[in-house]
Amino acid sequence: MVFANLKVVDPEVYEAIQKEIERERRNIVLIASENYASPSVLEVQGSVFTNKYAEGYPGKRYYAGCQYADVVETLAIERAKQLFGAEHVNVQPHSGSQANMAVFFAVLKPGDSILSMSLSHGGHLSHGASVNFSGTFYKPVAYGVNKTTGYIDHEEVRQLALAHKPKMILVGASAYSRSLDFKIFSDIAKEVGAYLMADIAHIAGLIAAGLHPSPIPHADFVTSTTHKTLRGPRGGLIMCKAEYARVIDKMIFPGIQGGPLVHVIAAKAVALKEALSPAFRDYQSSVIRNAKSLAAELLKKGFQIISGGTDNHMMLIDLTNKGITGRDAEEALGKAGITVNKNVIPYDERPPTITSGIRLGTPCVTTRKMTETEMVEIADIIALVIEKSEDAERLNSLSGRVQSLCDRFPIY
Ligand code: DSN
Repeated sequence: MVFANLKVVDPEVYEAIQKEIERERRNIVLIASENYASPSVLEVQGSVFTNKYAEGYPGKRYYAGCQYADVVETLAIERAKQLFGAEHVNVQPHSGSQANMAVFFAVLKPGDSILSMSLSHGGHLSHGASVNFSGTFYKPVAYGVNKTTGYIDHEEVRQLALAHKPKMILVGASAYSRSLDFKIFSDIAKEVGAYLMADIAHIAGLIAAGLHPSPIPHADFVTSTTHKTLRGPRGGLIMCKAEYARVIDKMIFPGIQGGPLVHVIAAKAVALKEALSPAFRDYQSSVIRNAKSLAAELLKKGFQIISGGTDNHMMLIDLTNKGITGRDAEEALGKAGITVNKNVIPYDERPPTITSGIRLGTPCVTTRKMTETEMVEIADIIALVIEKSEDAERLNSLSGRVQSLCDRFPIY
């Protein structure tokens, strides 16, 4: 990647970018929420659209000169509608959390109760965690996963819904490896007269490819990020039934955001075009195949996976039987060149800064075109690291194996 001007104007930032490119090239990234955006998406994010103010929506702007901003925003909206089959789409949220905030602010009042998956069982910060706006403005009630099976217990969700009569039920997770049954959640929401919101940030790419059930027929609101399995620029979007179009659009702008990030919206349009291609479906199917293969290999090596495996792009490993914390495993794997994140496991006795688990995902390695053969190799390296995480010589020699994989499967 060439940054000819930047190199002269700001060598410090230039150097940080070069080092980040090298870091991304030289490490195997298994962070389930990350991906490598395509060169086209990167180009568009660096385009002149960053110069433009375009408060409002296509055809109804508060600034002059928005004719080309209208083109890219309309393309992004129409492509998202086509990809997901949504009635209405807003592509302006700057992030997934902003998308969620807009839905809450649009239809809830402060003090309303919401029923969502506990952060400590795999839910998301913005679904009612006490340290987040969603847990401060609203009254969260949390459901979790069954201690034995690791699966969401729909009967528990139903009983909590009946007991607490939430105004909104949320389905969606950051660390849950099983298919989400949007129909059951919709039935429960209807039974108690609640809105249903699905946050598909992690699995949007799988849904777009038709490889995970879609919430669109069942949920009133569907939010997502655009940079995880969807492999676009960092950002968010909201899909909803036509009847909610006006309240959602009004809440994004002028409710909680000002000028949209037109360069990011243009990059969303490009990513959504890529997601409409047959190659994208093949990619998503490889993501799942790789995740299943990685999980199977780790199970063979005595690792414990919450719920016993995966239906999607990720898995949550319980390291308790390996005698190492998530924090120490993250650090040791990092030394060998494998990037993962420590993650609390359901019913974890350790705090989020230490944790008993790690979360692994295959979107990045699959974008590098790695296959099941490489998953076997990666599982082997992970097992050898965890077995002797303090053996510097071993970590160093394993980093050689990681480098050879990275060389064989280049990015950018
Ligand atoms: N916290 C992000 C993740 O890694 O899943 C989602 O926002």
